[in-house]
Amino acid sequence: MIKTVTTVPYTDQKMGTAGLRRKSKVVLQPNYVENFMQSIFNVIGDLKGKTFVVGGDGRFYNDKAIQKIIKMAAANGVSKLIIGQNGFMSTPAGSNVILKNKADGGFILSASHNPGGENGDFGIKYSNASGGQIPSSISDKIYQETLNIKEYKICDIPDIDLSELGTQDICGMQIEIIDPVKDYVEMMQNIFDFPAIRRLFEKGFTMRFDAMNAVTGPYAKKIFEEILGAPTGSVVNYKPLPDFGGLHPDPNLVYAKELVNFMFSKKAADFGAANDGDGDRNMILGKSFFVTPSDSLAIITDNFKLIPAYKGGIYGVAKSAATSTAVERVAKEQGIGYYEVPTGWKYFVNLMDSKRITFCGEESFGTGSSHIREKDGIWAVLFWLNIIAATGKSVEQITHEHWQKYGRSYYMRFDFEGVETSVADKMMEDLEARLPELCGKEIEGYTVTSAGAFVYEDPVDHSSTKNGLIVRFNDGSRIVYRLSGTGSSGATIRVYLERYSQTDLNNDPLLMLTEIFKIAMAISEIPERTGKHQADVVT
Ligand code: G16
Repeated sequence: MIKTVTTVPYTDQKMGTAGLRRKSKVVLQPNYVENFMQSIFNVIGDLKGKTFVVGGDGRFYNDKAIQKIIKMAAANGVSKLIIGQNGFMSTPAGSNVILKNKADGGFILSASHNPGGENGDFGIKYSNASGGQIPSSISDKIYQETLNIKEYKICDIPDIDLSELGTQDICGMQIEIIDPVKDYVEMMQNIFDFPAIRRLFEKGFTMRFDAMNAVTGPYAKKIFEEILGAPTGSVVNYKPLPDFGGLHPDPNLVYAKELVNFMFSKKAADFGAANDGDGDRNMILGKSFFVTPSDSLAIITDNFKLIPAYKGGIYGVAKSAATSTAVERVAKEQGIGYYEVPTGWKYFVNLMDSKRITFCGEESFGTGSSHIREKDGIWAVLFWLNIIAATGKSVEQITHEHWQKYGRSYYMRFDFEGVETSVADKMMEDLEARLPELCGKEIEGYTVTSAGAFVYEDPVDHSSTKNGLIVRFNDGSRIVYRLSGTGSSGATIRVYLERYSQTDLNNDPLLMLTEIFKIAMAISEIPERTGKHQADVVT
């Protein structure tokens, strides 16, 4: 039943920040998925005795791609696949299943927060036995393999029914179809104080969780409504749909508009939250109040003692360089380790494995801990609910008290999308070359204290990664420039701005950052080079 099929390479199968992400129409090309998967299998080498976890966020092509992966895994000699029922599994749940079963890795079919459907994006995230996504050293090898691929192996059998739980034999390979929600729920119950959160809802506390018609709907329904007792209807858009019902499942102020409008209306619930396509991102809202992901990480870290699983102590905390410095002040106060890494959750994995950190987070709506090796949207929501249950305070109160204690990092991100790749690359290259001249200079009243590329030396594997450019000013303000690694066409220039104040705590972030924005535009020449005088997305 094993067929060897001749193929020709595609030249665009290089993985970005988190796996391979392309327009669905690109992925639909003949042998596109097959070439990519065969390249991975070739790089792994001997697959005998190996077990992998497979699932996806349910987006368009999830069902077709998963059948190809199953048939190819069997043909390539994989011993076992653990598959989410109907091909569904969130990214954090997948990481847990890998770790719990000591599997050799896993594949989550998702383009994360990117829109889905035939005209949207598709993607494949590949994790290794750590439960986290593979390091660049391996993805580089896979890319080289994709450029030379000549054939792939596949079992020539009809599609497999993924709707029934249990085990079966496919072409000599065992497949086990599991409930993707069960293990994840158990893990959450072992971390958080579920009885306390339940009591909070019993007292009439209200929440709205927007699953954005993506993978977390079934997880959220089970946890928030069934187990914790949030009123039925608290979880909205809970049915995973192939095109996410036309929603752009990116939990931020721009794309989670329905939730944001509700939470800023008179009818607002006490607490609001959203997750992204594959369930690893989160957004936290109070009544007419938004918590930046950078502040969320700082607040979570400052409150670790309130959570049963962490009350005995945490190792340390890490953030991506582009994330605000709010958590750095908490780490100093708590006397715990603090690390700054490039953008990409995979850079946290070594720090977690070596017990240097327990918590980590990113400005891009990702927060998590060493319970798994991916960021975890529902975990972050439960963390906030647990803080609220333990303190009796509102989201706004908790955040304001945090600012009073530590000062506030005003922080915003400006995205310039759809820029021609060559223009964006040249802009970054020229800016990097000019940055050393800025050191010591005063611009619009701000003195530049340092300016240059962010280079990370991993303390565990000693690899070195360059990611973005950082300009620091004498008052603690910063500008970070990066090119996104998760887009599916053209380039997106991200400009991250931060300004710190110990006294001015209730101002408008946009007003506080006006001057820094002007400086950021002037020194990068973004408007002149891209023709864009305003960002396409501001979060
Ligand atoms: C991925 C990574 C994150 C990263 C984000 C943004 O998230 O896992 O670590 O912060 O992309 O990347 P970029 O700025 O390069 O677009 P996800 O949720 O898309 O898998």
